[in-house]
Amino acid sequence: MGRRLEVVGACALDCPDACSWVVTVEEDDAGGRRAVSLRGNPEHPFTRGGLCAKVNSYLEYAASPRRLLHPLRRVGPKGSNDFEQISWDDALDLMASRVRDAVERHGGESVWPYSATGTISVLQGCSGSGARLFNTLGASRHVGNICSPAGHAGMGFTVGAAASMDPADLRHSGTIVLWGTNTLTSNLHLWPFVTQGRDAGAPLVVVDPVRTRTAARADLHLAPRPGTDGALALGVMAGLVARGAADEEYLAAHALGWEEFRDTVLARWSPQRAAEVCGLGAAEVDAFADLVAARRPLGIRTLMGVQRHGGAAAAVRLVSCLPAVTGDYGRLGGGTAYSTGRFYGFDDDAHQRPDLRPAGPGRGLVMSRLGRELLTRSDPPVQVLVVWAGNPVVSNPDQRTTRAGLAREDLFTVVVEHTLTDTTAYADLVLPGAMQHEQLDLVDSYSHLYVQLARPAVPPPGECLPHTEIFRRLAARLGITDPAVLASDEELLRAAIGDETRGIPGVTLESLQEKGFQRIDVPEPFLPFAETFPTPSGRFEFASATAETAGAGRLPDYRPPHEALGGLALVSAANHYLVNSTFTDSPKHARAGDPVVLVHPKDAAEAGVADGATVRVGNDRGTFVAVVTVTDAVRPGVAATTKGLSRDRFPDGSSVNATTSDALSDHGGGATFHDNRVRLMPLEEPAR
Ligand SMILES: Nc1nc2c(c(=O)[nH]1)N[C@H]1C(S)=C(S)[C@@H](COP(=O)(O)OP(=O)(O)OC[C@H]3O[C@@H](n4cnc5c(=O)[nH]c(N)nc54)[C@H](O)[C@@H]3O)O[C@H]1N2
Ligand SMILES: Nc1nc2c(c(=O)[nH]1)N[C@H]1C(S)=C(S)[C@@H](COP(=O)(O)OP(=O)(O)OC[C@H]3O[C@@H](n4cnc5c(=O)[nH]c(N)nc54)[C@H](O)[C@@H]3O)O[C@H]1N2
Ligand code: SF4
Ligand SMILES: [Mo]
Repeated sequence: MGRRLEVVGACALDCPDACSWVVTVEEDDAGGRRAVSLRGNPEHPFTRGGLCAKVNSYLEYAASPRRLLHPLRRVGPKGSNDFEQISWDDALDLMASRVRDAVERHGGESVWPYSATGTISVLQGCSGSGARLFNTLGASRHVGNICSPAGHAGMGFTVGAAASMDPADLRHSGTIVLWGTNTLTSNLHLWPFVTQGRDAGAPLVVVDPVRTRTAARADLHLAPRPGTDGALALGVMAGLVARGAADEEYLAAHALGWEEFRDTVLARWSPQRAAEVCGLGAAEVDAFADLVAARRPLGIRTLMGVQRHGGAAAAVRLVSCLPAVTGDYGRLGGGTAYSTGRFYGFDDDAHQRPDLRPAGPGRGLVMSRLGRELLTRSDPPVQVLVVWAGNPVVSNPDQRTTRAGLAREDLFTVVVEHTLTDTTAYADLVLPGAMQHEQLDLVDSYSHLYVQLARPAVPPPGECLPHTEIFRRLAARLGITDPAVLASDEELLRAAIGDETRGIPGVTLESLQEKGFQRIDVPEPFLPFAETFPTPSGRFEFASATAETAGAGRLPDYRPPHEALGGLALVSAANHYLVNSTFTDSPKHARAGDPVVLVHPKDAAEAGVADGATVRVGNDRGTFVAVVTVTDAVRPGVAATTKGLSRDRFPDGSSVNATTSDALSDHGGGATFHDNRVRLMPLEEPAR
């Protein structure tokens, strides 16, 4: 008889929740292991035993016949997903020879380590895995701008860093605002804390152009035009001042530039003016100000929905001003709940070793502009592209350009994956990656304050390998002998955690081994901005010299979206049953459905389309095919679909990102997916 054991791990998908899980494993007498269940860990104080509609069937997904188990070499043309199986030896020889050749002929920067967000953990995820090897090669730097740099910039100007109150403390808020985030879909485990706050009397305000499943549950739902949140924040601020709800005493002691900012706001903004810019009723903006004025502290949860626009950094900057105006940054339940990531304090330098680079910091290549970078850079041209945990053909904007870049015949592309995707179609070599319950990892979160050790519950199937092991083997094949580059997972993990003098205080591999997770060493309750802010002045900065130097203006101001006119403003946010494009290949996740576009009855009538009609949605950049749902869940002038769905769901192989642009946000260089004007066209109109 074998034995059963339980192994604690953690989800490393790009999701704020970073759930703790328990894998039940059956071990036979010969030591062979089989995972029989994977479920949420009830011991975890934030995720409390739940997983989600995406990951509940993770083990079935891991065992799916579509899982890649062996290295593959392309035999068909680029774009075909036509491969033959080869051995790891041959795969590594081929990859090493192409890397060596590129470095010799064009220099290290002709190699692009494109580490994407399919896994965002410390050891196996986007910032850590492979870093020592690619630093040694002097490869280009991967500028991971696809998700949140605009918000980071906006928060950086006011609060001083992309730092945040503990989102779980929304349970202590007097008024809770979910601003541009669909909590029940994209940050599920925060919801019980929101409910707790509401049970204690806090009204819930949701600001979202779409009546999402989260917005439908709000006490007050405001649906501004996409990309106009900065104006709404200014209007609410003017309303608060008019109500005498600005905490002048707090502001005098803890803020910089308040009086000057207040006077410019009052001179130029009112609930009425904001309502006009946002397409709301003035009464709605007043109702928002009334709720905030009546019940403090004000806790605002904002994530990415507000920051996928031309004026994104300005919007996040302005939203973050509201809890300062009400004087709530120092109070439990008050402030902006944005990202807790920076409180971890991993020793990135020791882990990633930027000092191994042969010369300087290296050229940066912009993730969201993969296609453009591949087609236009000649200084040197990218010769080898290594993609891991990414599916840029589906997830990057401007799909036509992405495809054109990847189709370059002289480019050697390697993709590490679990399944074949629209991106592997362009790969010369596909390598089978391990999944999270099959590898050692260290997991942080952008929504809570626990660090987690994920231990392998079972060995990877077939010839799958963790990223770290793939890069060690490649390094050896390249003749690299530096022990730092060949370091084991445990050595890398210890480097990231640090010791008594550096890294995360109070955390060691041994302390993590006890329960699998541990609260990082911050006070409880956690009031990061009670005394000071990490700004140059130590105060909340309405007036910011940093912003002025960056060209963002000394005082915050509204910046309109890039695409403000014509057609429908199309928002393409998180799909409830997928994480970006991860799981699209799974029959279990078929509930993600076929591509749908939500359109207001007025716009449907104008375009002459009925509910259930199949249409082409698009603009000059490209089109995709979707089924129309006529609904008042979107306002006139706005349409909504979801991100992530891939080729199998689209008759012509394109997806929503055929229509999005690769333009960047005002500051921070963020992608602008929700800043996208489209038209509805008859299906017969050909794809571009
Ligand atoms: N189920 C699921 N969960 C996910 C993901 C997923 O794909 N599926 N993705 C993960 C990732 S990578 C991320 S970054 C996070 C993102 O999660 P969120 O931060 O929640 O971001 P989005 O899904 O982009 O958009 C959230 C909401 O913002 C709204 N929105 C769009 N434009 C605007 C605007 O201009 N103003 C306002 N106020 N709202 C706007 C959208 O309608 C949407 O309902 O979720 C993570 N969690
Ligand atoms: N239209 C539109 N597009 C968007 C967005 C939007 O709001 N609207 N949001 C953007 C955002 S927020 C993000 S973060 C990006 C995400 O874009 P990407 O980072 O490219 O993420 P995915 O598309 O999920 O691709 C991840 C791939 O990695 C694979 N994978 C998952 N786990 C692992 C692993 O452990 N190892 C390996 N080797 N592979 C793994 C999955 O099978 C999947 O194919 O998409 C962006 N795209
Ligand atoms: S995707 Fe998010 S909610 Fe689902 S298990 Fe992973 S961390 Fe938890
Ligand atoms: Mo993201």
